Amino acid sequence: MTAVPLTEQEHLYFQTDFKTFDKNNSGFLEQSELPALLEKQLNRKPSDEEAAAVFAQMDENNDEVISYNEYMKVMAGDAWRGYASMPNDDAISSNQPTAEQEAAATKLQASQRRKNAVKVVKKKKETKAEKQARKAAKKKKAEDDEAEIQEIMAQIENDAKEKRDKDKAYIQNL
Ligand SMILES: [Ca+2]
Ligand SMILES: [Ca+2]
Repeated sequence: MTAVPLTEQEHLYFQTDFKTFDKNNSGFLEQSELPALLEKQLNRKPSDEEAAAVFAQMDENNDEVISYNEYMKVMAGDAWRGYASMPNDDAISSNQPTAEQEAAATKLQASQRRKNAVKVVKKKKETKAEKQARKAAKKKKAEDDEAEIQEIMAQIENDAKEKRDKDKAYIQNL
């Protein structure tokens, strides 16, 4: 992905969004505040596992809250890293976007946010236990399929034998 610099409009939009989901105005997104954000991005309720996975992914410094910087790294990616004038905390609270700026940015970002959210959810790594479970399930399915095939074959052979026996008995009784 090429680092297209974040426009001021996009940035203001992200700021507004962050503050919207920061329900308790702590300046951070706590774990309880994340599902609402994900729901907006995914257009559906995230599962508890998804929410936890995304939170862990976003909380880079593991302090159990998502800072604005951590949020922006995920939302804007390279564009955020390349953002020329990274604002300080004062700028975040005093810069209010105009309605026009917000409308323009909303349109621009709706698809981007979804893309990023899906990417983050997909990035969730499979744990060793999950991998083993998946392999075991696959093996079991193959065994079950094989067993089913054997059963069907036995049934067919049995039917054929019954038919032969019946024919034999019929001929003998002629
Ligand atoms: Ca908060
Ligand atoms: Ca953090």
